[in-house]
Amino acid sequence: MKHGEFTFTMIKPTAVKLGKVVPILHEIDLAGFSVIAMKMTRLSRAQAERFYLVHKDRPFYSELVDFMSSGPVLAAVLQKENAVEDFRNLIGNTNPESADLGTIRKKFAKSVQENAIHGSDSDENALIEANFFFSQFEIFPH
Ligand code: FUP
Repeated sequence: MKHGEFTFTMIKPTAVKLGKVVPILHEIDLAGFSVIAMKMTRLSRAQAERFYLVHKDRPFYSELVDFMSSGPVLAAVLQKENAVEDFRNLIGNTNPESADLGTIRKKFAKSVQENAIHGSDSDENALIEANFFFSQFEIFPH
C-alpha cells in the first residue's frame, strides 16, 4: 500500500444495526474510493479500548468504548489518491449537527457518539488502523 493513497474506515454499530451498510458503501463508491479490504466483526471491550487509546483521558472514553463494542462494525481499507483528506471531507464533522449537508455523517449519524462512521485522521493512523483490523494477506491494493 502506498503512503497517502489509502485510508481506514469503520461503519459503527448503530449504522450497521439500522441497515445503513449498503447505503453508506454506495456513497463511498460514488466518491471514487475502492475497497481493498473489508470485514464485518465485533470489537471486544478491550479491543475498543485499544483502538481509541488516544482518547483515554477524555470524559467520553468509557461510553465510547461501550458503544463501539455494543454490536458489529464494518471495517474496510479504501484506496484513492489523497484518501485521508478526501474521506474526512466525505464523512464530515465529528458532530452531525455541525457536519455539512451531503456528508455521510449529516445523512446517517444520530449524535456525536453514534456518528455512523470512522475515518483515519492521518496517513500514519491509516496504516496503524488498517493493521489493527487486517493482516497483510487480507489487503489487496491495486
Ligand atoms: P473523528 O476523528 O471525527 O472521528 O473525531 P475524534 O477523533 O475527535 O473522536 C473520535 C470519536 O470519539 C468520535 F467518532 C466519537 C467520539 N466522541 C464522543 O463520543 N464525544 C465527543 O465529545 C467527541 C468524540
